[in-house]
Amino acid sequence: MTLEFTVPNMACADCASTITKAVKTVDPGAEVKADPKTKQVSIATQADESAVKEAIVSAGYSVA
Ligand SMILES: [Cu+2]
Repeated sequence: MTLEFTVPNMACADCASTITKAVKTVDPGAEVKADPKTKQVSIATQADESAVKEAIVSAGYSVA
C-alpha cells in the first residue's frame, strides 16, 4: 500500500530525513519519498495509515 501525505511544515532535507526516520520506527521496511519542495511524502508500507501519521506528528510535523 502506498500512502500519500502532505506535510506543510517540511521545510528542508533535514525535515525530510527526520520524517523518513520517524516512519521507519513504525515500519523499518517502509520506502519513503519525502520532497521538501512539493511537501509531499509518499510511503510504501504495510503499516497502518494512522500509525504512520502518528509517527510523523510525534516527530513534530503536521499531516494534511
Ligand atoms: Cu528542515
